[in-house]
Amino acid sequence: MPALQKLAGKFIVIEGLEGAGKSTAIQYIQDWLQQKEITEQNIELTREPGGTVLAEKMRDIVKMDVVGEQLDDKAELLIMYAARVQLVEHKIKPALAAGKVVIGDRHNWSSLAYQGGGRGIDLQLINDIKQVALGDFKADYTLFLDIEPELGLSRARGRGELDRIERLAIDFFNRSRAVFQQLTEQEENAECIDASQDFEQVKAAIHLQLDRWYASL
Ligand code: Z5A
Repeated sequence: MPALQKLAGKFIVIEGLEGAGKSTAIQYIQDWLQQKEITEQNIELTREPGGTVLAEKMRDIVKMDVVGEQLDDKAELLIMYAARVQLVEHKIKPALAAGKVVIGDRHNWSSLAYQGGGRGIDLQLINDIKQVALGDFKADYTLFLDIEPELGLSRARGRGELDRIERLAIDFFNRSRAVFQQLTEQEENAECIDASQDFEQVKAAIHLQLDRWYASL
């Protein structure tokens, strides 16, 4: 069967902590798709939160610093899902229906990891909200790029030393990482990639896992 026919309408997601190398990995996935002769016009890239005009506005709200008012954890969670519904309904589903391969830079697991693991919101509550917002919609295949938070943060900041605030964030990221690891173990169509390896090793590991998944389709 031609590769496009096999991969048409598939939603591949990359998850991981900050600085794990998700943007870099997306390039490796695109390279792999091109080896399968799937051209750019048959690939749709998305990122979360964001990815549509309105969802990008919601991303701005989440990232906004407001003097004297903090975004409540549950408000943050609901904005993540509002942005996700907007993206899924207006971009991802139409692209999948048109036979494209969609590559997502983060998706639902990020809410379980960050709002659940990191902020401590009950995972069952998050799953309930997910069900209301998206029903059974989910990724066809997820690659989790696993990295020590210290290494991810130092990569993301482009230097080795972390400042005091970043060190305080390590606990938060360790809790998020634990949820990502748990989800990878539970989910059948998901694999963990050791993202602490060098570029070439990460690329080879991603291509190997994609080959295995492809063979299973
Ligand atoms: N968030 C949430 O809380 N709940 C949700 O439901 C969702 C998201 C969907 C999005 O931030 C924030 O929203 C994020 C989670 C939260 N907050 N945090 N933390 P974002 O989109 O702005 O940030 P990010 O997703 O964490 O992206 P990032 O920092 O750009 O990370 P990345 O894409 O994984 O990394 P990269 O840009 O590919 O690589 C970072 C650097 O490392 C770069 O200089 C690379 O050249 C280098 N790199 C990459 N791979 C390697 C290897 N193998 N060796 C050495 N250096 C490398």
